[in-house]
Amino acid sequence: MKKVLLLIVLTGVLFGCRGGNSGGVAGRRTAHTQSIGIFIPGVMSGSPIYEMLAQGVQRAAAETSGVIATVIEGGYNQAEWESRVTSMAASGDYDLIVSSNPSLPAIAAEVSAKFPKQRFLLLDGELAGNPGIYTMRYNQREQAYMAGHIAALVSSDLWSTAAGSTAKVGLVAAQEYPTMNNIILPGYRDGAQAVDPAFTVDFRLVGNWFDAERGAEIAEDMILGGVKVILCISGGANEGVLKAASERGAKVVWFDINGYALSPGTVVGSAILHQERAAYEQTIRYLAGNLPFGSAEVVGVADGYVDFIEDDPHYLAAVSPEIRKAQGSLIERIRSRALDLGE
Ligand code: RBF
Repeated sequence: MKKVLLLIVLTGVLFGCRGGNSGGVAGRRTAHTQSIGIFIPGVMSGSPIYEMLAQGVQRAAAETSGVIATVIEGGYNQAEWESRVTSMAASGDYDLIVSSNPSLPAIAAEVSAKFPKQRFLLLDGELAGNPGIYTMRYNQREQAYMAGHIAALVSSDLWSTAAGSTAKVGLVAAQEYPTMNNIILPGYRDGAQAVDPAFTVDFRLVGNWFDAERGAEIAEDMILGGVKVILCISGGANEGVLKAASERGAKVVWFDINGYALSPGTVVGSAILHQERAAYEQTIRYLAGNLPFGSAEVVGVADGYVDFIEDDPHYLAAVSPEIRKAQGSLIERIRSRALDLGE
């Protein structure tokens, strides 16, 4: 029995050294180890924003001796997230809980009231003033604005050659949430209208973060309605949007990661977040004892955490030099802070 236990503990430590995820003993630690729990609000598959989160934390753990990082997937039932995070805190297994999602700060604040010693590092969300919680929010307005700008540029280009089209760009979102409705959607619209004030946004909801078939149906309907370029922010459902667009000669703008290679020629823009690096850096900062709990930071293009990929060969091949020049000059103005889009 003792041997078995020792083996289990060793497995946990070994996994921890490699920054490994499940498979080890969740959060088991000795006096010499630090344990980090990575809470995924959803599932990793199909959601690169979460894959990058886990990769960044695990890279930091792998580079620091005696640190175990364990991934816990919260699943798609959002009503269960708070109890899942509460159990993580109640277990006492994690020195730090890391997550990423605009809805996590409120959940962490509830858990923190019950377990004040629990520390949280949260990306893509914002809450200031709780001594147990540090947040780093991305400027999603900038990400969305750059996406809207390229969508309108490409759309205008296709429009001039196609009869009966309208000045309309598409946005397929998984669900409504305050960041989507109040920041991403208006940012996308404003970016498109910077190209031509006549642009409107055809905004539709999948209803979940995984249904690729529904994503395809919505995209098809949009395309039939005259939409030529679609931004998709719907996790695993993005795959369906991409498929429908490529079959019908429409174009797609990708969000969070470089998506050009997913469907060369169809993906005409990639606005991205440097979430892997942010997760890595903030975890290193925590491990060095320097993470300023209680504070909320906001980072954007000028800080190097939000960007638009302009040097990918698929982008160069898919988009005309004139459009690339117009998009490039927008990005340069945001990067140099000559254009301040707000937060
Ligand atoms: N983004 C994903 O890529 N996959 C998800 O499963 C996912 N679930 C979310 C659930 C909620 C309740 C909220 C508020 C956001 C979710 N996001 C998800 C969106 C994510 O936080 C971010 O807004 C987008 O990835 C755009 O950067």
